[in-house]
Amino acid sequence: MELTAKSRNSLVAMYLSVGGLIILAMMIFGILMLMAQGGMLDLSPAAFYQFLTIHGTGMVGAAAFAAAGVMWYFLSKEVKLSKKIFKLNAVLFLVGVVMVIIGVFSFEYASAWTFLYPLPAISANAWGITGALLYLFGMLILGIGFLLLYIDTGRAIIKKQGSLAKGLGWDVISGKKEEKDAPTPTIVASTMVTIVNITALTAGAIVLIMNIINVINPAFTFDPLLAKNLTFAFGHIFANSIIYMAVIAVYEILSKYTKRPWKANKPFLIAWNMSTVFTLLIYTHHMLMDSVMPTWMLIMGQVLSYANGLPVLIITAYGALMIVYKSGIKWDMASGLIYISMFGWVVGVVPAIIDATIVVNQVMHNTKWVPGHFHLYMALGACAMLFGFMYYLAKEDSAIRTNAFDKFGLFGYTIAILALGGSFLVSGALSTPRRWATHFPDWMAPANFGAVAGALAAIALTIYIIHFVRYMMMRNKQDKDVEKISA
Ligand code: HEM
Ligand SMILES: [Cu+2]
Repeated sequence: MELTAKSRNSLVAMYLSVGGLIILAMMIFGILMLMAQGGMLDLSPAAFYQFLTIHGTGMVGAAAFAAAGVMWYFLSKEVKLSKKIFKLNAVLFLVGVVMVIIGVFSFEYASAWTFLYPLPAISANAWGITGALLYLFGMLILGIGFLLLYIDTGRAIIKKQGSLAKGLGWDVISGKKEEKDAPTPTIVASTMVTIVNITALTAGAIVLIMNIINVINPAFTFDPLLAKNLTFAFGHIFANSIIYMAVIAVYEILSKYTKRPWKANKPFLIAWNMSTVFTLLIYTHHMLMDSVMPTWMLIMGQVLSYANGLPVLIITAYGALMIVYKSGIKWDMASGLIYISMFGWVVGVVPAIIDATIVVNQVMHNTKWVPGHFHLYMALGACAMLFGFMYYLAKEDSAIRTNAFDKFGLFGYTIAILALGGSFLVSGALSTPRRWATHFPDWMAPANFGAVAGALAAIALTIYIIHFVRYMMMRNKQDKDVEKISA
């Protein structure tokens, strides 16, 4: 099967539209949760936890799916990827999503997306075996799809570069090869994601299967500490990988718009290598309360968490400023969203660094401060990159134009997410615990404020999606016109 630009674009557009639509649907559940916490909406605690489960699972899954589409789009221009596997991943993703939805809404499964052992099996009858199995199997199927995808990207990178180490530029760092022959930023980022996500998904598959056996036969038990380690090795790394896939759009789009190459030099390669190692190791910051963990692991988790994303963030933010400086860049929706995403990434990391400080963590731990950090970083950082790419692809591939609504969407989204993230941070500062269905009256105001901000974000995303769907319809029509002419 030859990969033509046309078939690449249709497949990638399918990934982005599915991802975008699921993110929009999940925003609605987010708004409903905030309204319930704020006392505006009467929602049973059971329903709240089902919403929390679908929101966490759906957001991370859909953003990862769309980000994989971005990575595949650019990587497939440099190495030979399998179209079949890209399609297979989409099919497995959809099957998994349907199973998870049925498990949560028809069978009341509500363990949150962390499915922490032994909760799937022991729920005090909040849900039964069927719900747990649908959810766990759905996640497993979805994970296998992603695993196959990364095995394919790994294979293709090794074929082109010789090894994954060379994909990360080890031969350039060690001086064996000149900087000008370094792998492209797209290859470097894809190699990093391939390495960390194959690790994450393998850990995830193991712990999912162990949970499945435990649900079917409760006599089979295993070490809860091991289960927690595997679960967060999966969850932390996989969620982190979203921004490392999406950032490829920053490199490619800014370099195209400024007509300046974004070269991988030595500092760039070293930064990506550091973040590869840190991303693999620091899930241990989820274990800081588990005093039975080996102390050295907890210290490592603590220390490296400070440094986790910083190397890549700094090298990318600095690079973005340098490439745009005096370049005469034309600002449009794509470059605007990409630039906002750099801002969102930086703003989202600051509260995380504050929280990683032990004295602060003792107060902020498990408060809404934590969702405050990751909503900024995910919604304004990673997701803005995805949406920027959607506008880029539409512009590249059709004659579609943006209008005043789109501009409103850009400003509206930025303000909405800053307000939403801010409301979570304020809640955290008030010591509001995270993951609580019901709030004391003192805690309600920020939740209600967040719900309004969330609604504005959902409106903005609806505008982006309408634009993208119009593009997809336009290119279908173009294809038909071409057929007519050639017939
Ligand atoms: C309109 C936008 C959004 C709204 C209103 C919203 C709302 C919420 C709320 C209310 C919670 C529960 C907070 C608590 O612990 O009490 C939550 C959790 C979460 N959200 Fe969002 N969210 C939005 C966008 C996003 C996006 C874009 C992502 C990721 C791409 C995301 C990922 C998550 C995750 C992973 C959790 C944690 C779930 C858990 O604790 O198990 N959210 N969100
Ligand atoms: Cu983490």
